[in-house]
Amino acid sequence: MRCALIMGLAGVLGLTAASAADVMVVSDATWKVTNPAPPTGWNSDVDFDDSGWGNAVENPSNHNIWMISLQSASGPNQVWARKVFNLSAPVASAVGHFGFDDNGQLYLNGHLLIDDTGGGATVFNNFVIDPSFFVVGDNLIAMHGIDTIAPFNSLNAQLPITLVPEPACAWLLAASAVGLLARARKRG
Ligand SMILES: [Ca+2]
Ligand SMILES: [Ca+2]
Repeated sequence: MRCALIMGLAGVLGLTAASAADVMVVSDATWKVTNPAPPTGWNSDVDFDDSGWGNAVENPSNHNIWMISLQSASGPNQVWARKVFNLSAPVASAVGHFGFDDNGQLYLNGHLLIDDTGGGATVFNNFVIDPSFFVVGDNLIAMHGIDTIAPFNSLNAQLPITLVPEPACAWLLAASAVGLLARARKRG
């Protein structure tokens, strides 16, 4: 409680940790992709065996991924994609950007976050994820993509994650805050 108060004070004084994300999860060629549909667990189990899956093809300029090709004529019309990433601390906030060309689902550790069934390509910007869906350790982001309209197909994920500051960091912030307060008092 005291720690939370001090953190709050530090925040008021503009002493919060750098606003840049601590972890950035981005769809890229390290994501594993497959077709046809994989068995149960592909979207919920970090230990699911995806060793037989291929690596995604990626457009590095926008991080669009798919299997084999980003063109409808050359890639499968459905793809299942997954990526395991590690977090060293609990999550404070996570607000992502996700895209489907054209439809599909997004899962985080088995939680269905997006179910896009509408029309053509859809983008979900500023999509807030409940921090309690993340765990300390290995996490799984998984996407199912369905291409319905040529000529392109893609999945896209760009997810900056801010972690809860470690206690040592919190006390450092607190020390800075106390120092600033003391100086402010002297000036006053
Ligand atoms: Ca759509
Ligand atoms: Ca399409």
